[in-house]
Amino acid sequence: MEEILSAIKESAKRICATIKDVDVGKTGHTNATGDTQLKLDVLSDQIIEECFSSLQSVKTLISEEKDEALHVRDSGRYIIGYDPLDGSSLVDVNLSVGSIFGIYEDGIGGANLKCAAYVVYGPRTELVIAQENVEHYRLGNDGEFKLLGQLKLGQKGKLNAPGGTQQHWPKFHKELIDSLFQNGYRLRYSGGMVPDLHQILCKGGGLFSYPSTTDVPKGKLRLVFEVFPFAFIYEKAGGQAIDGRGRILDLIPTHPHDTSPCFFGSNYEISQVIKTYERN
Ligand code: FDP
Repeated sequence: MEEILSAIKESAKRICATIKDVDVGKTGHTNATGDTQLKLDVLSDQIIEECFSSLQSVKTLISEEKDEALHVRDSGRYIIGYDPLDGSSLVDVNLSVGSIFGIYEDGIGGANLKCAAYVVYGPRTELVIAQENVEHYRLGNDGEFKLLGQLKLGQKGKLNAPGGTQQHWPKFHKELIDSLFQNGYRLRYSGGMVPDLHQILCKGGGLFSYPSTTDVPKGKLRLVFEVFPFAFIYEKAGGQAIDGRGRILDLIPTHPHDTSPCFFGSNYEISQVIKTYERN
C-alpha cells in the first residue's frame, strides 16, 4: 500500500501544477458517462496512469475518463478506481476541484475497498487518506505532504449540501432538505463533490445528498470512482453513507461506470434521511 500512497502524492503534485498552467479547453470527446472531456481531465488521467502503471502492486486501473479498464499486470494485488479530476467544469471559474481514489482488492464492490483517498486542489492542496483512520495532509512549499491530524465527524453538524436539480427532486426529498434548513442548517454547495464533502468532514458534520431524481433515477455520481471511496472515508471518520435504502458499501456494481443515489453525513442527518426514505 505504501507505494500506492506515494503514487497518489506524486500524481497530486503533478496535477496541481498542471491545473495552474494549462488552459481548460474542451477536447471534443465525451467520456463513458457522457460528460464532455476537458484537456485537463485527459492530462490528469494520463498523469495518474503514468504514476501507477509501473507499480508492482497494481493489477488494473479503472478511470472515470476511460471507457474500459486498463489491465496492468496479472501479479498485481490492487485495482485502482479513480476520478482524475472531479468537478473539472469548475476550474474555469477558479473553484476547488479534486482527484478521488479507491483501492480495491479482488473486485470493485464496496466491501472490496482497502483504502480510499482524495486530493482537493483549492487555495491549498490537501490530501485525505482513509485506512483505519482518516488522515489529513497539506502540501507544503517544500513539495512534501505534511500530516495535519485525523478527521472525525461529530454526531450532528450544521451544513447541508443538496445536489441535483430541485425541479426533479421527489417531493419527500424536498421536504427532508427543507426541514434541515428550517432547523438551522446552512447551505454549502459549490457543485464539486470533493470540496463539498471535504468541507462537511473538516467542519465536523452535516449532510451531502445526491438523490434519485426524475431526470437521473439512478443518481449522477459514480460508485467506483466517487461514491464508494467517499462512503469508506465517511464511515472511517465515524459517519455514514447510504443510498436511501441501505449502506452504500454493501452495493456491488454490475458495471464500472454504474451510478447510485447517495447520502453522506454524520449520524443524526443520516437518521433523518432513513426516516424520510422509509416512509416513501
Ligand atoms: P461535475 O459534473 O462538475 O464533474 O462528478 C460529478 C459532479 O461534478 C460532482 O463533483 C458534483 O458534486 C456533481 O457533479 C454536481 O452535480 P449537479 O450540478 O447536478 O448538482
